[in-house]
Amino acid sequence: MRPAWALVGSLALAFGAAAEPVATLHELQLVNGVLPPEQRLIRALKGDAVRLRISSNQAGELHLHAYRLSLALQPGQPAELAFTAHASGRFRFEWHAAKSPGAVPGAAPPADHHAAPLALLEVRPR
Ligand SMILES: [Cu+2]
Repeated sequence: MRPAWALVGSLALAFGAAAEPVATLHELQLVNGVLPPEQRLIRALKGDAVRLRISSNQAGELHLHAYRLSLALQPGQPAELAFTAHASGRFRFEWHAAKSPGAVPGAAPPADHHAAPLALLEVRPR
């Protein structure tokens, strides 16, 4: 069955009695590796098709390690990450800014996996 698209934006989604998986689209605008507070929680029900349309003013990679997903971003080139919310729980999105041009080759990557998450994906059981 083809899911109905629901444009979520920054608004809370009224799942109500959502028996069938839905497809949601979230617009995320990264500025210097940070999302506006209203874009930091992405909610879904298990089985939903989640699509993120992301822009960033910095080059880097967005990671959702729990789902083994990553997305490379370049300034001025929005990109999309689409996946099925197959696992329930709360999962961290992380941002890894690209190395600066003056970075020393072979230097250890910044230890930012323990920094505050960029955003959270919250997947609840249906
Ligand atoms: Cu990561």
